[in-house]
Amino acid sequence: MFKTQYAKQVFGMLSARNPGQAEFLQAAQEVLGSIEPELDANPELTSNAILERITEPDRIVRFRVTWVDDLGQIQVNRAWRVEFNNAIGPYKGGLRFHDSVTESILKFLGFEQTFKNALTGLWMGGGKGGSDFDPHGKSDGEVMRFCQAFMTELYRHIGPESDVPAGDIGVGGREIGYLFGQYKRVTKQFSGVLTGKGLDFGGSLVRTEATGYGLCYYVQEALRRLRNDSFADKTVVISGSGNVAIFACEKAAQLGAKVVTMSDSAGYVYDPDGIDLAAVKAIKLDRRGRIAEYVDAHPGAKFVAGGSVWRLPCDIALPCATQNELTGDDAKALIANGAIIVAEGANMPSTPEAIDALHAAKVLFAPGKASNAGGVAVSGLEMSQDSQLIQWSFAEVDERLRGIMVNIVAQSLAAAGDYGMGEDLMNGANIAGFRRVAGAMIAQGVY
Ligand code: NDP
Ligand code: 2IT
Repeated sequence: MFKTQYAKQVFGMLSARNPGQAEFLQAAQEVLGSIEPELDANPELTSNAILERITEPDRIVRFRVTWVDDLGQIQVNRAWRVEFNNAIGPYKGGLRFHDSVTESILKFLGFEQTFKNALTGLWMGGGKGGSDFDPHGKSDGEVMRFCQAFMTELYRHIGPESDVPAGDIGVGGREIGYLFGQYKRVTKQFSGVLTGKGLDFGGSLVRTEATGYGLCYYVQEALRRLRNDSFADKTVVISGSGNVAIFACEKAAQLGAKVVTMSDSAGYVYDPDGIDLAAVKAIKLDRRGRIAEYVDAHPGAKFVAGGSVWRLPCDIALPCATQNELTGDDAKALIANGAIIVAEGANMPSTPEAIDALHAAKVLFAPGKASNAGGVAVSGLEMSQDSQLIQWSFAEVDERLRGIMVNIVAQSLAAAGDYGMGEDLMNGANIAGFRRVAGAMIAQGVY
Protein backbone atom coordinates (compact mmCIF):
# COMPACT_ATOMS: atom_id res chain seq x y z
CA MET A 1 0.00 0.00 0.00
CA PHE A 2 2.94 2.37 0.76
CA LYS A 3 6.16 2.57 -1.22
CA THR A 4 8.31 4.21 1.45
CA GLN A 5 9.35 2.50 4.64
CA TYR A 6 8.71 5.67 6.66
CA ALA A 7 5.07 6.12 5.59
CA LYS A 8 4.42 2.41 6.05
CA GLN A 9 5.91 2.38 9.53
CA VAL A 10 4.01 5.49 10.67
CA PHE A 11 0.73 4.24 9.27
CA GLY A 12 1.27 0.92 11.06
CA MET A 13 1.83 2.78 14.31
CA LEU A 14 -1.25 4.95 13.72
CA SER A 15 -3.43 1.90 13.06
CA ALA A 16 -2.22 0.23 16.25
CA ARG A 17 -2.68 3.37 18.34
CA ASN A 18 -6.09 4.37 17.00
CA PRO A 19 -8.17 1.19 16.88
CA GLY A 20 -11.72 1.71 15.66
CA GLN A 21 -10.99 5.17 14.24
CA ALA A 22 -11.78 4.27 10.63
CA GLU A 23 -12.43 7.80 9.38
CA PHE A 24 -9.25 9.20 10.89
CA LEU A 25 -7.15 6.34 9.47
CA GLN A 26 -8.79 6.82 6.04
CA ALA A 27 -7.83 10.50 5.99
CA ALA A 28 -4.30 9.79 7.22
CA GLN A 29 -3.75 7.00 4.70
CA GLU A 30 -4.68 9.29 1.82
CA VAL A 31 -2.29 12.06 2.86
CA LEU A 32 0.59 9.72 3.71
CA GLY A 33 0.17 7.99 0.35
CA SER A 34 0.23 11.28 -1.53
CA ILE A 35 3.34 12.73 0.06
CA GLU A 36 5.66 9.76 -0.40
CA PRO A 37 7.72 11.40 -3.18
CA GLU A 38 8.18 14.39 -0.89
CA LEU A 39 9.44 12.06 1.87
CA ASP A 40 11.90 10.45 -0.53
CA ALA A 41 13.21 13.81 -1.70
CA ASN A 42 13.54 15.34 1.79
CA PRO A 43 15.21 13.09 4.39
CA GLU A 44 14.88 15.84 7.02
CA LEU A 45 11.16 15.04 7.16
CA THR A 46 12.07 11.61 8.54
CA SER A 47 14.85 12.81 10.85
CA ASN A 48 12.49 15.44 12.30
CA ALA A 49 9.78 12.79 12.88
CA ILE A 50 7.34 15.00 10.99
CA LEU A 51 4.84 12.25 10.20
CA GLU A 52 4.67 11.03 13.80
CA ARG A 53 4.08 14.62 14.96
CA ILE A 54 1.72 15.80 12.23
CA THR A 55 -0.65 12.83 12.66
CA GLU A 56 -1.03 13.27 16.44
CA PRO A 57 -3.37 16.08 17.58
CA ASP A 58 -1.71 18.65 19.85
CA ARG A 59 -4.56 18.06 22.29
CA ILE A 60 -8.18 16.91 22.50
CA VAL A 61 -10.60 18.31 25.06
CA ARG A 62 -13.66 16.18 25.78
CA PHE A 63 -16.50 17.41 27.92
CA ARG A 64 -20.05 16.76 29.04
CA VAL A 65 -22.82 19.13 27.93
CA THR A 66 -25.86 19.13 30.19
CA TRP A 67 -28.98 21.03 29.19
CA VAL A 68 -32.73 21.00 29.77
CA ASP A 69 -35.17 20.20 26.94
CA ASP A 70 -38.62 21.71 26.40
CA LEU A 71 -40.24 19.00 28.52
CA GLY A 72 -38.03 19.86 31.47
CA GLN A 73 -35.94 16.70 31.06
CA ILE A 74 -32.19 16.87 31.64
CA GLN A 75 -30.20 15.85 28.56
CA VAL A 76 -26.53 14.89 28.41
CA ASN A 77 -24.36 15.06 25.29
CA ARG A 78 -20.71 14.44 24.57
CA ALA A 79 -18.60 17.19 23.06
CA TRP A 80 -15.01 17.63 21.89
CA ARG A 81 -12.53 20.19 20.62
CA VAL A 82 -9.65 18.66 18.69
CA GLU A 83 -6.73 21.10 18.50
CA PHE A 84 -4.75 19.39 15.78
CA ASN A 85 -1.87 21.59 14.72
CA ASN A 86 -0.98 25.28 15.19
CA ALA A 87 2.31 25.42 13.25
CA ILE A 88 1.02 28.10 10.88
CA GLY A 89 -1.63 29.88 12.95
CA PRO A 90 -4.28 29.58 15.65
CA TYR A 91 -6.28 26.34 15.60
CA LYS A 92 -9.12 26.98 13.16
CA GLY A 93 -12.02 24.83 12.07
CA GLY A 94 -15.72 24.24 12.44
CA LEU A 95 -18.05 22.68 14.99
CA ARG A 96 -20.28 19.80 13.91
CA PHE A 97 -23.54 18.98 15.71
CA HIS A 98 -24.84 15.62 14.46
CA ASP A 99 -25.74 12.38 16.18
CA SER A 100 -23.04 10.53 14.22
CA VAL A 101 -20.19 12.62 15.70
CA THR A 102 -17.35 10.62 17.26
CA GLU A 103 -13.75 11.37 18.16
CA SER A 104 -12.63 9.57 14.99
CA ILE A 105 -14.76 11.84 12.81
CA LEU A 106 -13.52 14.99 14.52
CA LYS A 107 -9.90 13.80 14.26
CA PHE A 108 -10.25 13.14 10.53
CA LEU A 109 -11.80 16.58 10.11
CA GLY A 110 -9.11 18.31 12.19
CA PHE A 111 -6.36 16.51 10.30
CA GLU A 112 -7.82 17.48 6.92
CA GLN A 113 -8.36 21.03 8.15
CA THR A 114 -4.64 21.43 8.91
CA PHE A 115 -3.68 20.97 5.24
CA LYS A 116 -6.75 22.78 3.90
CA ASN A 117 -5.96 25.86 5.94
CA ALA A 118 -2.37 25.75 4.73
CA LEU A 119 -3.60 25.77 1.13
CA THR A 120 -5.51 29.02 1.71
CA GLY A 121 -2.21 30.85 2.26
CA LEU A 122 -3.60 32.45 5.44
CA TRP A 123 -2.32 32.09 9.03
CA MET A 124 -4.55 29.32 10.30
CA GLY A 125 -3.73 26.02 11.99
CA GLY A 126 -6.10 23.06 12.06
CA GLY A 127 -8.83 22.19 14.54
CA LYS A 128 -12.36 20.78 14.69
CA GLY A 129 -14.98 20.20 17.33
CA GLY A 130 -18.56 19.33 17.91
CA SER A 131 -21.04 17.15 19.67
CA ASP A 132 -23.30 14.15 19.19
CA PHE A 133 -26.23 16.54 19.79
CA ASP A 134 -28.76 16.17 16.97
CA PRO A 135 -30.40 19.51 16.11
CA HIS A 136 -33.08 17.91 13.89
CA GLY A 137 -36.51 18.58 15.34
CA LYS A 138 -35.22 20.63 18.27
CA SER A 139 -36.91 23.95 19.09
CA ASP A 140 -35.03 27.24 18.94
CA GLY A 141 -35.04 27.33 22.72
CA GLU A 142 -33.52 23.86 22.96
CA VAL A 143 -30.80 24.73 20.44
CA MET A 144 -30.04 27.91 22.37
CA ARG A 145 -29.81 26.15 25.73
CA PHE A 146 -27.60 23.45 24.23
CA CYS A 147 -25.30 26.08 22.63
CA GLN A 148 -25.08 27.99 25.91
CA ALA A 149 -24.21 24.85 27.86
CA PHE A 150 -21.65 23.83 25.21
CA MET A 151 -19.93 27.24 25.28
CA THR A 152 -19.94 27.35 29.08
CA GLU A 153 -17.18 24.73 28.90
CA LEU A 154 -15.65 25.47 25.49
CA TYR A 155 -14.89 29.14 26.25
CA ARG A 156 -11.90 28.28 28.45
CA HIS A 157 -10.19 26.45 25.57
CA ILE A 158 -10.62 28.98 22.75
CA GLY A 159 -9.63 32.57 21.96
CA PRO A 160 -9.16 34.87 18.96
CA GLU A 161 -5.41 34.17 18.90
CA SER A 162 -5.45 30.55 20.07
CA ASP A 163 -8.44 28.63 18.68
CA VAL A 164 -11.26 30.00 16.52
CA PRO A 165 -14.26 27.70 15.85
CA ALA A 166 -16.91 28.19 13.16
CA GLY A 167 -19.81 26.22 11.66
CA ASP A 168 -20.04 22.81 9.99
CA ILE A 169 -22.88 20.26 9.72
CA GLY A 170 -25.69 21.32 12.06
CA VAL A 171 -23.99 24.60 13.00
CA GLY A 172 -24.96 27.68 10.99
CA GLY A 173 -25.67 31.34 11.67
CA ARG A 174 -28.26 30.65 14.37
CA GLU A 175 -25.96 28.41 16.40
CA ILE A 176 -22.92 30.69 15.98
CA GLY A 177 -25.07 33.59 17.27
CA TYR A 178 -26.06 31.67 20.42
CA LEU A 179 -22.48 30.46 20.95
CA PHE A 180 -21.09 33.98 20.55
CA GLY A 181 -23.67 35.42 22.94
CA GLN A 182 -22.67 32.93 25.62
CA TYR A 183 -18.95 33.48 25.00
CA LYS A 184 -19.46 37.21 25.64
CA ARG A 185 -21.62 36.54 28.66
CA VAL A 186 -18.94 34.48 30.39
CA THR A 187 -15.81 36.35 29.24
CA LYS A 188 -16.97 39.96 28.68
CA GLN A 189 -14.89 39.88 25.47
CA PHE A 190 -16.19 40.93 22.06
CA SER A 191 -13.62 39.48 19.65
CA GLY A 192 -13.18 37.34 16.58
CA VAL A 193 -13.28 34.13 18.66
CA LEU A 194 -15.81 32.54 16.29
CA THR A 195 -16.33 33.03 12.57
CA GLY A 196 -19.57 32.92 10.66
CA LYS A 197 -20.98 35.58 12.97
CA GLY A 198 -23.95 37.77 12.02
CA LEU A 199 -23.18 40.71 9.75
CA ASP A 200 -24.07 43.18 12.53
CA PHE A 201 -21.72 41.68 15.11
CA GLY A 202 -18.35 41.00 13.57
CA GLY A 203 -19.34 38.75 10.66
CA SER A 204 -17.92 38.93 7.15
CA LEU A 205 -19.89 39.37 3.97
CA VAL A 206 -19.68 36.25 1.74
CA ARG A 207 -18.96 33.87 4.69
CA THR A 208 -22.41 32.29 4.31
CA GLU A 209 -21.90 31.72 0.59
CA ALA A 210 -18.15 31.07 0.73
CA THR A 211 -17.84 27.28 0.68
CA GLY A 212 -20.27 26.73 -2.18
CA TYR A 213 -19.09 29.74 -4.17
CA GLY A 214 -15.45 28.82 -3.58
CA LEU A 215 -16.13 25.26 -4.75
CA CYS A 216 -17.48 26.60 -8.05
CA TYR A 217 -14.57 29.04 -8.46
CA TYR A 218 -12.23 26.10 -7.98
CA VAL A 219 -14.08 23.96 -10.56
CA GLN A 220 -14.21 26.85 -13.01
CA GLU A 221 -10.44 27.31 -12.77
CA ALA A 222 -9.64 23.57 -12.94
CA LEU A 223 -11.85 23.15 -16.02
CA ARG A 224 -10.31 26.22 -17.64
CA ARG A 225 -6.74 25.10 -17.05
CA LEU A 226 -7.08 21.37 -17.63
CA ARG A 227 -9.99 20.96 -20.06
CA ASN A 228 -10.32 24.38 -21.70
CA ASP A 229 -13.94 24.18 -20.54
CA SER A 230 -16.39 25.87 -18.14
CA PHE A 231 -19.73 25.49 -16.33
CA ALA A 232 -21.64 26.83 -19.34
CA ASP A 233 -24.44 24.47 -20.40
CA LYS A 234 -23.23 21.68 -18.10
CA THR A 235 -25.54 19.42 -16.12
CA VAL A 236 -24.58 19.42 -12.43
CA VAL A 237 -25.57 16.91 -9.77
CA ILE A 238 -25.32 18.08 -6.14
CA SER A 239 -25.92 16.10 -2.95
CA GLY A 240 -27.00 17.70 0.31
CA SER A 241 -29.26 20.71 0.74
CA GLY A 242 -27.48 22.55 3.51
CA ASN A 243 -25.19 25.55 3.50
CA VAL A 244 -22.59 24.20 1.09
CA ALA A 245 -25.05 22.60 -1.35
CA ILE A 246 -27.31 25.64 -1.57
CA PHE A 247 -24.58 28.13 -2.42
CA ALA A 248 -22.81 25.72 -4.76
CA CYS A 249 -26.12 25.42 -6.60
CA GLU A 250 -26.48 29.21 -6.71
CA LYS A 251 -22.99 29.86 -8.14
CA ALA A 252 -23.09 26.94 -10.60
CA ALA A 253 -26.35 28.33 -12.02
CA GLN A 254 -24.88 31.86 -12.18
CA LEU A 255 -21.97 30.41 -14.16
CA GLY A 256 -24.34 28.96 -16.72
CA ALA A 257 -24.90 25.37 -15.56
CA LYS A 258 -28.12 23.51 -14.86
CA VAL A 259 -28.25 21.86 -11.41
CA VAL A 260 -30.73 18.97 -11.44
CA THR A 261 -30.54 17.44 -7.94
CA MET A 262 -30.35 18.21 -4.23
CA SER A 263 -30.75 15.76 -1.36
CA ASP A 264 -30.91 15.20 2.37
CA SER A 265 -30.58 12.09 4.50
CA ALA A 266 -34.12 10.99 3.51
CA GLY A 267 -33.61 11.06 -0.28
CA TYR A 268 -33.12 13.29 -3.30
CA VAL A 269 -35.12 15.53 -5.61
CA TYR A 270 -34.52 15.45 -9.36
CA ASP A 271 -35.76 18.41 -11.36
CA PRO A 272 -35.01 18.05 -15.09
CA ASP A 273 -35.85 21.75 -15.59
CA GLY A 274 -33.13 22.81 -13.15
CA ILE A 275 -33.48 23.23 -9.39
CA ASP A 276 -35.57 26.25 -8.34
CA LEU A 277 -33.17 27.53 -5.70
CA ALA A 278 -35.56 30.13 -4.29
CA ALA A 279 -37.89 27.25 -3.41
CA VAL A 280 -35.05 25.27 -1.81
CA LYS A 281 -34.00 28.29 0.26
CA ALA A 282 -37.59 28.81 1.42
CA ILE A 283 -37.84 25.16 2.50
CA LYS A 284 -34.40 24.69 4.03
CA LEU A 285 -33.35 28.12 5.27
CA ASP A 286 -36.67 29.81 6.14
CA ARG A 287 -38.67 26.81 7.34
CA ARG A 288 -35.94 24.29 8.24
CA GLY A 289 -38.00 21.72 6.34
CA ARG A 290 -37.14 18.58 4.34
CA ILE A 291 -36.09 18.52 0.68
CA ALA A 292 -39.02 16.18 -0.15
CA GLU A 293 -41.33 19.21 0.19
CA TYR A 294 -39.82 20.59 -3.05
CA VAL A 295 -42.03 18.41 -5.25
CA ASP A 296 -45.25 19.80 -3.71
CA ALA A 297 -44.90 22.96 -5.82
CA HIS A 298 -42.84 21.43 -8.68
CA PRO A 299 -44.89 18.77 -10.47
CA GLY A 300 -42.15 18.22 -13.07
CA ALA A 301 -39.72 17.14 -10.33
CA LYS A 302 -39.63 13.86 -8.45
CA PHE A 303 -38.53 12.84 -4.97
CA VAL A 304 -36.70 9.54 -4.62
CA ALA A 305 -36.47 8.16 -1.09
CA GLY A 306 -32.95 6.84 -0.41
CA GLY A 307 -31.03 6.17 -3.62
CA SER A 308 -27.95 7.88 -4.93
CA VAL A 309 -27.81 11.07 -6.99
CA TRP A 310 -24.55 9.80 -8.50
CA ARG A 311 -26.43 7.32 -10.70
CA LEU A 312 -27.99 10.20 -12.70
CA PRO A 313 -26.31 11.48 -15.89
CA CYS A 314 -24.23 14.61 -15.34
CA ASP A 315 -21.10 16.46 -16.44
CA ILE A 316 -20.12 17.79 -13.02
CA ALA A 317 -20.67 16.05 -9.66
CA LEU A 318 -20.48 18.06 -6.44
CA PRO A 319 -20.86 15.95 -3.27
CA CYS A 320 -21.86 18.47 -0.56
CA ALA A 321 -23.41 16.35 2.24
CA THR A 322 -21.08 14.17 4.32
CA GLN A 323 -18.16 11.72 4.46
CA ASN A 324 -18.13 8.53 2.38
CA GLU A 325 -21.35 9.36 0.53
CA LEU A 326 -19.88 8.59 -2.94
CA THR A 327 -18.80 4.95 -3.27
CA GLY A 328 -16.76 3.03 -5.81
CA ASP A 329 -19.93 1.90 -7.57
CA ASP A 330 -21.23 5.48 -7.63
CA ALA A 331 -17.95 6.57 -9.23
CA LYS A 332 -18.30 3.84 -11.87
CA ALA A 333 -21.79 5.13 -12.69
CA LEU A 334 -20.48 8.70 -13.01
CA ILE A 335 -17.69 7.50 -15.30
CA ALA A 336 -20.12 5.51 -17.46
CA ASN A 337 -22.35 8.59 -17.72
CA GLY A 338 -19.46 10.76 -18.95
CA ALA A 339 -18.81 13.02 -15.94
CA ILE A 340 -15.74 15.23 -16.42
CA ILE A 341 -15.07 16.30 -12.83
CA VAL A 342 -15.99 15.31 -9.28
CA ALA A 343 -15.28 18.17 -6.87
CA GLU A 344 -15.82 17.70 -3.16
CA GLY A 345 -17.83 20.37 -1.31
CA ALA A 346 -18.11 18.09 1.71
CA ASN A 347 -15.14 16.72 3.67
CA MET A 348 -13.99 13.28 2.42
CA PRO A 349 -17.29 12.43 0.69
CA SER A 350 -15.59 10.06 -1.77
CA THR A 351 -14.44 6.64 -0.59
CA PRO A 352 -10.90 5.51 -1.49
CA GLU A 353 -12.42 3.09 -4.04
CA ALA A 354 -14.28 5.97 -5.68
CA ILE A 355 -11.12 8.07 -5.90
CA ASP A 356 -9.14 5.18 -7.42
CA ALA A 357 -11.85 4.60 -10.03
CA LEU A 358 -12.02 8.29 -10.99
CA HIS A 359 -8.25 8.54 -11.30
CA ALA A 360 -8.07 5.40 -13.40
CA ALA A 361 -10.74 6.79 -15.74
CA LYS A 362 -8.99 10.20 -15.92
CA VAL A 363 -12.02 11.99 -14.52
CA LEU A 364 -10.77 15.11 -12.71
CA PHE A 365 -11.00 14.69 -8.95
CA ALA A 366 -10.85 17.72 -6.63
CA PRO A 367 -10.28 16.76 -2.97
CA GLY A 368 -12.32 18.58 -0.34
CA LYS A 369 -9.33 20.00 1.45
CA ALA A 370 -8.66 22.02 -1.72
CA SER A 371 -12.06 22.53 -3.33
CA ASN A 372 -14.04 23.33 -0.17
CA ALA A 373 -11.38 25.58 1.36
CA GLY A 374 -13.35 28.70 0.44
CA GLY A 375 -15.38 28.53 3.66
CA VAL A 376 -12.43 28.58 5.98
CA ALA A 377 -10.64 31.05 3.71
CA VAL A 378 -13.40 33.59 4.23
CA SER A 379 -13.34 32.71 7.93
CA GLY A 380 -9.69 33.78 7.82
CA LEU A 381 -10.75 37.00 6.12
CA GLU A 382 -13.37 37.47 8.85
CA MET A 383 -10.60 37.18 11.47
CA SER A 384 -8.58 39.82 9.59
CA GLN A 385 -11.55 42.19 9.51
CA ASP A 386 -12.37 41.59 13.19
CA SER A 387 -8.82 42.32 14.26
CA GLN A 388 -9.00 45.67 12.48
CA LEU A 389 -12.62 46.39 13.56
CA ILE A 390 -13.68 46.91 9.93
CA GLN A 391 -15.95 45.23 7.37
CA TRP A 392 -15.03 44.84 3.72
CA SER A 393 -17.64 45.00 0.93
CA PHE A 394 -19.22 41.89 -0.62
CA ALA A 395 -17.33 42.50 -3.85
CA GLU A 396 -13.99 42.80 -2.08
CA VAL A 397 -14.36 39.58 -0.08
CA ASP A 398 -15.76 37.71 -3.11
CA GLU A 399 -12.77 38.75 -5.22
CA ARG A 400 -10.31 37.68 -2.51
CA LEU A 401 -12.12 34.33 -2.25
CA ARG A 402 -11.90 33.82 -6.01
CA GLY A 403 -8.20 34.65 -5.94
CA ILE A 404 -7.56 32.15 -3.14
CA MET A 405 -9.39 29.34 -4.98
CA VAL A 406 -7.52 30.07 -8.24
CA ASN A 407 -4.28 29.99 -6.28
CA ILE A 408 -5.17 26.63 -4.67
CA VAL A 409 -5.58 25.10 -8.14
CA ALA A 410 -2.25 26.62 -9.18
CA GLN A 411 -0.39 25.42 -6.07
CA SER A 412 -1.83 21.92 -6.40
CA LEU A 413 -0.88 21.60 -10.07
CA ALA A 414 2.59 22.99 -9.38
CA ALA A 415 3.20 20.47 -6.58
CA ALA A 416 1.88 17.60 -8.72
CA GLY A 417 4.12 18.83 -11.53
CA ASP A 418 7.18 18.63 -9.27
CA TYR A 419 6.83 14.84 -9.33
CA GLY A 420 5.49 14.35 -12.84
CA MET A 421 1.95 13.70 -11.60
CA GLY A 422 0.29 15.86 -14.25
CA GLU A 423 -3.29 16.81 -13.41
CA ASP A 424 -3.49 14.89 -10.11
CA LEU A 425 -5.26 17.54 -8.01
CA MET A 426 -5.42 15.27 -4.95
CA ASN A 427 -1.74 14.41 -4.65
CA GLY A 428 -0.90 18.00 -5.58
CA ALA A 429 -3.10 19.46 -2.82
CA ASN A 430 -1.79 17.03 -0.23
CA ILE A 431 1.84 17.78 -1.11
CA ALA A 432 1.35 21.57 -1.25
CA GLY A 433 -0.53 21.73 2.07
CA PHE A 434 1.86 19.32 3.80
CA ARG A 435 4.93 21.25 2.65
CA ARG A 436 3.81 24.46 4.29
CA VAL A 437 2.93 22.85 7.63
CA ALA A 438 5.99 20.57 7.73
CA GLY A 439 8.32 23.44 6.85
CA ALA A 440 6.91 25.56 9.67
CA MET A 441 7.23 22.68 12.15
CA ILE A 442 10.88 22.11 11.27
CA ALA A 443 11.65 25.84 11.52
CA GLN A 444 10.04 25.99 14.98
CA GLY A 445 12.14 23.20 16.47
CA VAL A 446 11.17 20.11 18.41
CA TYR A 447 7.95 20.59 20.36
P1 NDP B 1 -25.51 21.55 6.79
O1 NDP B 1 -25.83 21.06 8.15
O2 NDP B 1 -25.90 22.92 6.39
O3 NDP B 1 -26.09 20.56 5.70
C1 NDP B 1 -25.75 19.21 5.70
C2 NDP B 1 -26.49 18.52 4.56
O4 NDP B 1 -25.95 17.22 4.40
C3 NDP B 1 -27.96 18.35 4.86
O5 NDP B 1 -28.68 18.36 3.65
C4 NDP B 1 -28.00 16.99 5.52
O6 NDP B 1 -29.24 16.33 5.43
C5 NDP B 1 -26.96 16.25 4.72
N1 NDP B 1 -26.36 15.19 5.56
C6 NDP B 1 -25.67 15.37 6.69
N2 NDP B 1 -25.32 14.21 7.22
C7 NDP B 1 -25.80 13.28 6.41
C8 NDP B 1 -25.76 11.88 6.42
N3 NDP B 1 -25.13 11.19 7.39
N4 NDP B 1 -26.35 11.24 5.39
C9 NDP B 1 -26.97 11.95 4.39
N5 NDP B 1 -27.06 13.27 4.34
C10 NDP B 1 -26.48 13.92 5.33
O7 NDP B 1 -23.92 21.36 6.63
P2 NDP B 1 -22.93 22.04 5.59
O8 NDP B 1 -23.61 22.27 4.29
O9 NDP B 1 -22.27 23.16 6.28
O10 NDP B 1 -21.83 20.88 5.43
C11 NDP B 1 -21.90 19.90 4.39
C12 NDP B 1 -20.52 19.30 4.20
O11 NDP B 1 -19.60 20.35 3.83
C13 NDP B 1 -19.89 18.64 5.42
O12 NDP B 1 -19.08 17.57 5.00
C14 NDP B 1 -18.99 19.74 5.99
O13 NDP B 1 -17.94 19.20 6.77
C15 NDP B 1 -18.48 20.35 4.70
N6 NDP B 1 -17.96 21.70 4.78
C16 NDP B 1 -18.70 22.74 5.30
C17 NDP B 1 -18.19 24.02 5.31
C18 NDP B 1 -18.98 25.17 5.79
O14 NDP B 1 -18.48 26.30 5.67
N7 NDP B 1 -20.19 25.00 6.28
C19 NDP B 1 -16.82 24.29 4.84
C20 NDP B 1 -16.16 23.16 4.23
C21 NDP B 1 -16.73 21.92 4.23
P3 NDP B 1 -30.14 16.12 6.76
O15 NDP B 1 -30.74 17.46 7.04
O16 NDP B 1 -31.14 15.09 6.39
O17 NDP B 1 -29.21 15.67 7.85
O1 2IT C 1 -14.70 22.13 7.01
C1 2IT C 1 -14.53 23.37 7.03
O2 2IT C 1 -13.59 23.89 6.43
C2 2IT C 1 -15.49 24.18 7.77
N1 2IT C 1 -16.46 23.63 8.29
C3 2IT C 1 -15.27 25.65 7.90
C4 2IT C 1 -14.30 25.94 9.02
C5 2IT C 1 -14.13 27.41 9.36
O3 2IT C 1 -13.39 27.65 10.32
O4 2IT C 1 -14.71 28.28 8.71
